[in-house]
Amino acid sequence: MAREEVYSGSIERIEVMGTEDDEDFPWIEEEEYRELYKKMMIARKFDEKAFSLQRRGEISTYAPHKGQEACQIGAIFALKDDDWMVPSFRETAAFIQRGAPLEQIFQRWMGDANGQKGLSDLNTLPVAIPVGTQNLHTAGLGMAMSFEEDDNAVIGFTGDGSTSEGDFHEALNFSGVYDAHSVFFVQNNKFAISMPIERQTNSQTIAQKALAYGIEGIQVDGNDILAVIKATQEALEKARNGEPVLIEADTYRLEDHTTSDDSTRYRDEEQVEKWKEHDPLKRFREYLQEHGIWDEELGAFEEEAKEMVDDATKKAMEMDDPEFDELFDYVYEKMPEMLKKEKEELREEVNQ
Ligand SMILES: Cc1ncc(C[n+]2csc(CCOP(=O)(O)OP(=O)(O)O)c2C)c(N)n1
Repeated sequence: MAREEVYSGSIERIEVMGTEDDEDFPWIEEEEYRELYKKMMIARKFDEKAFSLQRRGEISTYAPHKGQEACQIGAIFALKDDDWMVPSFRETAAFIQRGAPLEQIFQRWMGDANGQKGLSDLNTLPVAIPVGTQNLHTAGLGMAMSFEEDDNAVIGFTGDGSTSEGDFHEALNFSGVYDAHSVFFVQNNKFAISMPIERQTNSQTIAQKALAYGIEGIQVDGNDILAVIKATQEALEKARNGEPVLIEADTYRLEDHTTSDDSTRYRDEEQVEKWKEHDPLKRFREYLQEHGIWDEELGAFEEEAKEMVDDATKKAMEMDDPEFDELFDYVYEKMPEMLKKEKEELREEVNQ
């Protein structure tokens, strides 16, 4: 019986810090290195503040991004203004880099949907919580760009857990067939709540899942912000030309899944400690020190970031509560009858 190899593939892994790919230093402006570090620090301080606000009852649930700052800030740094961003629920650092005001991001976490107003000006979709749906939004936007022959692209964020949803596979399949201008950025942070990656999939990598759909899949060191920028810039360039890409960012969720979770019940403290050594902020700080960019101002920035975050919290808390109508008005351009009825029923119930 004759056997013929019909397909073989490989997955590239992109790393920059400490490798020969860093020979071209500096390949971004010195001021950009500094700005990136500052954004990472602001994002870290936001996380810490949001935790304490949740404990004080100002936020009901919060999903921390600690450990994933390089993924999100690096990827958005690579995104141009006329590209689009599709966030899931853990993308606070991405929102910060995209230019959303801190007080508005707090406002959203405090439960006021007005915190998402103005996102279209940033070519950014509102947060979608259902796991995996973000992939379909990323495919849809990318297909529209392809049909319209636009020259921009879209990046969508999800986690490793989302790759077990049908949505992920449908999105990749459609993107491949229709030359979508889409980049699927999966943050493999090793857990979907308590489900470890070993039980999520038997594939050796997430990136290789792209190959089955005829699109490119790459891996990147997700705690190396420069590698993330490089990988995402290259992927977006391909996507703008109708070649979708799946990026698997190898990273780690340093905190609990959300403030309602207790990860000590299902994961080893030793593993967490090991990943803390690869903390993306620590690694970038060391990199900047080695390359003579680090200075006193950057060292003192932690305090400044804390003040910025405290100030934004105050502003968010002073904002008016949403009006009754606003709870319904922004979901559809034309409100369906069912929702109109629901709105009026609730109006009577709460006497508005
Ligand atoms: C369709 C759907 N099922 C279940 C949930 C509950 N849920 C919220 S987050 C989550 C895990 C997601 O894990 P992953 O995709 O790896 O992203 P991460 O939370 O690690 O960023 C689950 C099951 C949901 N939001 N949507």
